[in-house]
Parts: sequence; C-alpha cells; structure tokens
Amino acid sequence: MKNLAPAIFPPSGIGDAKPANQAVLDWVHEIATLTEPENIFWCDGLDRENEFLIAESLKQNVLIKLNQKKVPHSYLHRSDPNDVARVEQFTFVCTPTKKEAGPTNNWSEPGETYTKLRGLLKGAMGGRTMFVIPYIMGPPDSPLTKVGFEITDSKYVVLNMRIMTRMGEIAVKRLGNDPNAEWNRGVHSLLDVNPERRFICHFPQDNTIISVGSGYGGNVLLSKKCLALRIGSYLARKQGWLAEHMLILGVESPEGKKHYVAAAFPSACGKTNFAMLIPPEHFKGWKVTTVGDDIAWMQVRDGRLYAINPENGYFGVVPGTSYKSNPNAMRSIAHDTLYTNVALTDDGDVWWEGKDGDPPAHAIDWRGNDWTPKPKEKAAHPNSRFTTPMRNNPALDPDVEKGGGVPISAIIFGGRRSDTVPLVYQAFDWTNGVYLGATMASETTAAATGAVGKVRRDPMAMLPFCGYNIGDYFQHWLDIRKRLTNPPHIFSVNWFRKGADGKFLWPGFGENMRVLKWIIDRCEESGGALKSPIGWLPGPHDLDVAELDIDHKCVAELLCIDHEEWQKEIAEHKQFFDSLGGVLPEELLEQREGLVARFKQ
Ligand code: GTP
Ligand code: SPV
Ligand code: MN
Repeated sequence: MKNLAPAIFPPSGIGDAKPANQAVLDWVHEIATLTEPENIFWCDGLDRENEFLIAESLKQNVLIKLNQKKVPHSYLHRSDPNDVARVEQFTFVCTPTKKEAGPTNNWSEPGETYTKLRGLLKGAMGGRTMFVIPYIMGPPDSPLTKVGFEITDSKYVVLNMRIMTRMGEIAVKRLGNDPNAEWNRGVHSLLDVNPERRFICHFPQDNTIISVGSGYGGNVLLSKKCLALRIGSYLARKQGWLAEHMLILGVESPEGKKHYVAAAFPSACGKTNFAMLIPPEHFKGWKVTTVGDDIAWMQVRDGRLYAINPENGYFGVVPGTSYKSNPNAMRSIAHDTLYTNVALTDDGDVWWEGKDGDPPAHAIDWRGNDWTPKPKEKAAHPNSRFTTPMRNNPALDPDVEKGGGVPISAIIFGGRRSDTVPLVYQAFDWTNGVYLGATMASETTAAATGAVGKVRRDPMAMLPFCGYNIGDYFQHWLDIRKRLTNPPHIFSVNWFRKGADGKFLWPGFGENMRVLKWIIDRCEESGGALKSPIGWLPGPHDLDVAELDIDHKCVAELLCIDHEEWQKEIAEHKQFFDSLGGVLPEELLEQREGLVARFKQ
C-alpha cells in the first residue's frame, strides 16, 4: 500500500484535545487497534493547530501556497484525478433489510459490509497519523444540533472540517460524559485512493459512517452528505423533523417585511447562487441574505416550519463563479479559502472557467499539467470547489446562529430542465407540492461521477442523499403537514429552460429575484396567477420583467406548458412511481390521477 503521508508529531499543546467520554475513547481505541496508526491526533480546531496542519500540508504537498497578496490565507489542493466527485455507485445504505434502504439506494448487508470494511481498514494507517475530529452540526443552542466525531488519516479533511463545521471543544462539551448520548461515528481512510476500493457506507441504525478510498468532498467530509443528509434524514424521520438538500435564504422588502424560503435543487443546479442572490437595480431596497447554501434541517413549532443550517461553511462549485454571476461568493472566496482542483496561474493566483476577465496565457491545470487556453481542455475541473467559512459571506443572515431557526414561508423545488418545466409555478397545496417534489427531475451534473446532462428523477433533490426508503420519505413529508397550521407554500422553478437555439431563455442569477418576488407575492396573497393543469402560473403581467432585456416571446416560452411534452412527463412520473417497489403513499397516486384528469379538462 502506497504511503500517502508520514505521521506528523505536533509540538506539545497541539493535537492532544482528548475528550473524556468513555464511549468515544473506546471507539477510537477500537479503530486505532484496527488501522494501526503511528500516532493519534486529537483535533481542537484552534488557530495554532490549524497553522501547524497547514504548514505540514505544505511540506507534504497536500496544499499549494497561493499568492498571499492576491488570496490571503488561501491554499490550493489537487485531488487524485480519479477522485474528483461524489461516487453514487459506491455509496451504500446498510440497513438490516434491503427494503428499508429502498429501491433508490445501493444496499448491502450491515454484517458483511462491516467485515469487508474492517478488512480494508486493517493496518491502513500504518506509519501515519490518525486524526480525531469532534464537531457539531447546527448552531450551538439548537435542539436539532448533532454531535459527530470523524476519524480520518487526511489532513485535507481536518482543514476542511474546521471550515465546514463547528469543531473542537464545543462538540466535546456538548457530548458530555454520558456514554449513552447520541453521536455520530465517522471513520475515513484514504487507503490508496483507488476507485476499486472506494466505498461510502452508512449504517443508520448504528449512527455510523465508514468511508474509504477517496479524498474528495462529499465522500470524505462526513459531516455533510453522509451525516447531515443520509443519516440525518433517517434520524429526522424517526424524530419527526426534516433533513433536506436545501438552501435557506431571507428576503426583505424595502418596507422591512422579511420572509425566509428554502429551496431544493440537485447538486450543481444553483443553490449557492440563489442563496447569495443580489437583487438587480430594478429591485432597489430589496435585500437577500443567506442562512445556508446546501442543507436545511427543519422542524415544526407552533404549526410553522423552522429551518436551521447545520453547516458552518460553504463547499461550493467554482466554475462559473464571477463578480457578474455571484459577487457575494467572489467576496467570500477572496481570502481564508481552500480551493480544490482549480487552475494555478503563473503569479500564484487561482483561475477557473467563467472567472471575470480573460483567461491567463499560461497556467497549471487542475491535474498539475501546463495549460494554455484552447478549446476542450478545461483548466479547472468542472466540479472544482471552494471551501470557505460562512462568516466570509457579506450577505450572511443575522439569524444564522438562531437555535430555533428561521420561519419558512415558501419551499421551492427546482431542477435543470432544458424543456417541459416552466420558469416558475405554484403547487395547489402541500400534498400537491409533495407530488411536485417527488416527481421532479434534473439533468445530471459533474458533482457526481458518471454521465452529465442525462435527465433523471431526483425527488426533492434527495435521490443520492435519502438514507432510507424513498416511499417512506414521501410519506414522512405528507405526515409533516398534519402538524402544520401555517404550512409553507410550495413552488417549482427552472432557471435552465432552453429555446430552439439551444440557449438559456432566462438570464438567471440576480434576475432570479423577479421569480422570488412573485413567490413572495403569492405567499402574501397579493400576487396574481392563472390556473393551469400543473399548478398556478404567473399571468403575463404577474411576473415583473420591467427593465429586463428579454424578448417577450422568451417570457411566453418560459411560462408555457406544452401539452405534448407534459404527456411524456406524466408517463415518466408513472414509470418512476412503478419503479419504487410498491412503497408509495396512496395520496401521490391520487395526485397523479388528478394531474392526468386536469390535462383532459
Ligand atoms: P451543490 O454544491 O453541488 O449542491 O450545488 P449548488 O446547487 O449549490 O449549485 P451552484 O449554485 O454552485 O451552481 C452550479 C452551477 O450552476 C454553476 O456553474 C452556476 O454558474 C450555475 N448556475 C447557478 N444559478 C444559475 C442560474 O440562475 N442560471 C444559469 N444559467 N446557471 C446557473
Ligand atoms: C453536492 O454534490 O451536492 C455537493 C458537493 O454539495 S459534495 O459535498 O461533494 O457532495
Ligand atoms: Mn449539495
């Protein structure tokens, strides 16, 4: 086995933040006995430790130093070229029965899987350092907040987890000494970064995650997709809340009236961008603030849905990010940021496709090779990412730390669809909205390995992230309604519809404010709409397109419902439902029948 990085021995006072809880100590002992590391590094997440780990990472070429005048306190990491995205085909939900994992998850039997993984982990950290990362997901004073421990042999993981979570003492304190307290066990080892030995396995019943063979993003930052979504959704169902792949934003009118909305778009379909939206000139006085850009945990209180962002940072898509498309993201990543798989310019700056200005005449591409601008070869990987603390975001919502969360007025589901799905429409009610979410589809992106641009059903943007049977998940969504006296209104959006020329019909980004404004108007019962078979659509004058350079024909095309396309779409809803192995709420079948009937009216 390749020796990926030798053990590091920190000076005293660093790397010895050992918690007292016996259950954690026993587990760490068990994993250390199995993986045989040279030493154990108990992470505290403090500045001194971080500086030490950055210095070691630079020495071992895990990080590349950037020009500190151009991007202060920022570094570049190149992952293995075979390891640049989530791997859905190697992601498993290991419930006692296959049915619990459901038809949309890869399943493997827990006992056999533990045995296989133990085999792979045996001696895997020999000669190297094992890091133990204590962290919490959620604001410190939230009842939804969860404690996790991640064991890893990757410094890149430690450095990223420090940005993405609240790490160190805060978690140790929250866990306390109760050996029966609820906490997530995460084990990660790079092994030899071989796709043939790459498995991301979840054991929901044990609140345990084991990830091997990868060093990239969602595969290894176990707080994120693994805990906050897959294990999170399992716990959420059991405990009566929702764990969703959603951004959360605040939108405030010039009069000071504020709403919060949560929006589920699949990976690389616009959550970060929407969460950081800056309203165009025409909406002077309107303000959008970010609570979260990727994950929402939501609970019912006093008949309303309240959301928290469990994360502490953003792991965002880099390509396409510019001062034109997303100025708040550009400001956020101007300092104290880790870059993964972007290009390095000759003056030590970072570059990617879609960044402002001309491409550099020469750069080192994401693979570490010389690069000059020419078509086809990308300098940055399409799934290159930034990791940046949410504190860097100039538009951070003031209530982001509020443990009770923010009240949600609207839930939006959105996919990347070049046809069929209009720019925006509103579901008739909650159940109809659950149907809308359950049947949504999107073109696949570079966020996961495999084909890009293939339309697939991605219910609630949770296809890769639901930690249990998707039919039961739909039922959970329907059941939540029973506890809501003031349910959020549910909408669908599609920024990605294309015209006959193959170009996007809608300008997107900041201009999405126009759609958001209609959504807010509908929540306030002041916005006009026309009834269509699929839901409420804005009429010709309901969507504010004043001062927008767009052809009125494009607006009409964006809002049109092509009956032929929808017949095909509805047939695909049926196919999808039929593929779910009989676990599907009756109410959703009825919704489908209603949709078919409305098209016949
Ligand atoms: P994950 O982090 O993978 O969950 O993705 P995300 O949903 O946060 O996606 P993100 O906002 O990073 O956007 C992904 C890609 O979509 C980027 O290349 C954006 O430039 C592009 N994009 C985002 N919003 C819009 C939009 O309104 N219109 C168009 N045309 N593209 C957009
Ligand atoms: C996604 O793929 O939805 C992401 C990036 O947000 S990762 O953390 O790699 O899953
Ligand atoms: Mn995501």
